[in-house]
Formats: sequence, structure tokens, C-alpha cells
Amino acid sequence: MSKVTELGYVGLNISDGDAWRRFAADVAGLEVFDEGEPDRFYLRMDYWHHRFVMHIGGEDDLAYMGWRVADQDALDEVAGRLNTANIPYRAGTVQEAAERRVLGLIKLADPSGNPVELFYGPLIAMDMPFHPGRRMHGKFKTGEEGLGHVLVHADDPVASHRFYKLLGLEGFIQYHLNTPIGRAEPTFMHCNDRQHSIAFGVNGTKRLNHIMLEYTELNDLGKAHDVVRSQGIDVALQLGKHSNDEALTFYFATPSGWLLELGWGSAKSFSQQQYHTNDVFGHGSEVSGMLDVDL
Ligand code: MBD
Ligand code: FE
Repeated sequence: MSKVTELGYVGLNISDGDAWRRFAADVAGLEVFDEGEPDRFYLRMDYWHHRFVMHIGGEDDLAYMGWRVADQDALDEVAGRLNTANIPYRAGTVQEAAERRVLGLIKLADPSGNPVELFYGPLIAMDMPFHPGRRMHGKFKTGEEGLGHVLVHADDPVASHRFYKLLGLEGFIQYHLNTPIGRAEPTFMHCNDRQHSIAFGVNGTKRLNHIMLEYTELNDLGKAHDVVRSQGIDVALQLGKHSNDEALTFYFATPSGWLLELGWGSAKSFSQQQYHTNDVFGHGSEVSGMLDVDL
């Protein structure tokens, strides 16, 4: 059975391009890459042409998630499963594929309306090695594990689980948590060694709650933390270690209001269900209203 292999790229609608250019480079160390298009710029993490398309203008939120499949045959097979399940999708045009720097794609939405693209054949710019936006000790951990993970809105987590399973992801509820509005039972799903590539079950006002990016070196997480603190950026959850992916992370506000979770040292995905009611340590809430879970 053909499955998605990684969260390959993400499109974001942003209201303040200049704030984002500074934030991406100076805080996270991402490479800001401009191809002279007036309505967008790109963020790079590795040899990929881009991992993020930053669409200037519009509401500050997720524009689309790009989930990779191996090739055209794999895309046809997944599309066949969508047909069987009566899930509508649209084939991307040649121009739309070129716009994303991929060889082919289809466009659809998950059960909560989060835009999804399934693609194959990304442009890997081997002549353009990653050039970090600020000094870095190591790299971003990408490769077969994709760009990181997203926590997205789900009106009906059971329907979302069914949808992402159809794409080939696996996973399940991994926490029972307390929140100001009652119990949350978030679901975490994976499609490669990354412990999760998508999570849902904690809803806010936007489609996107957070994106998690991971460094290969602890020192780069420490540097990011220093920059966030020195710039006085709102921290939603302080440094701490998750019980499921065992990553050391912290969460802070992006110029779009949703959160960036930066991390280091995560464990691999696993296929037997277990659950947690607390994290290993830390992740204390600091600025509320952004990720109101009691970890
Ligand atoms: C995560 O990455 C996360 O964002 C939450 C809320 C819980 C466990 C792992
Ligand atoms: Fe996360």
C-alpha cells in the first residue's frame, strides 16, 4: 500500500513579511530565500528548494500542508483510495506543480478544511546548500523525517484520524491532558521515523496551533532560546521534555500568532499505543491563550 512518506513542505499566509524575514533568520536560523516574486518568499532548511512558502497578505494561518509520496504511481494509488472513500480532490495543473517546485500534485482538504496537497518529486537544489540565517552549530533534522510536525485544528478528531490513516499515516491518542476547558485527548500520527508529523485534538482559533522544527545540536536550541528571551518574545510553554517523542522543546509566538516549537533530541516513532498524563519535566505555561494544556 502506497503511503505518504513525510511532511515535505508547508505554505503559510502571513500579514507581515518583513517581521517574518527577521524572525525566521535571527530567531530560528532558517534561510530566507527570495526568487523575486512580489507575493511570496521561501524558507529553506536543507537542500530542498524550500520547506516553507510564505504568502504575503491574507490571514495569518496555515495555507496548506504538502505531504510527499514516492512517485506518480504512489500518488495514483493514494488517489484511488480517496475515490473509494468518496473524498474529493483535484489534480494540480502543470503550472501549479511548477509553482510548488514539484513534479506532480493533487489538492484536497482534511475533514476540518485544512488544505492538503499530496505531491511527488520535489526540487532538491544540490547546488544550493543550506545557508543558515544566523550562525548554527549543526543543522535542521530533516531528511527522511520531513520538516518537522504540525498541530492542526480538528473539529472531529475521529474523522481526522480516519482521513490521515487513509493517506497512510499511523498513530493514536497519546495523552490525556487537562485544559482550562476540560480534558484533551490529542492524537499523534507518523509516517516515518519522526515520532509524529501531525497532531490534533487541541483546538484554538486558527487552523494552525504550532509547527515544530528540530535541530541536530542542542547548542542551536539553546541559542534560539537565548534569542527568544533577549527579544522578549512571548513564550507559551517553557523548556521541557515531552513524554511521547522525548524531545526537549519550548514554544513561542511567531509574527503570525501561532506558535513555533523548537526542539532537539526526539525519539523515533513507535507502533504500540501508550498514553501519558504529564510530560517528563518542564513545559510550564507562561503566556496563556496559545496552547492551554497542562503538561
Ligand atoms: C508535542 O509535540 C506536543 O506539541 C504536545 C502538545 C504534546 C506532545 C508532543
Ligand atoms: Fe508539538
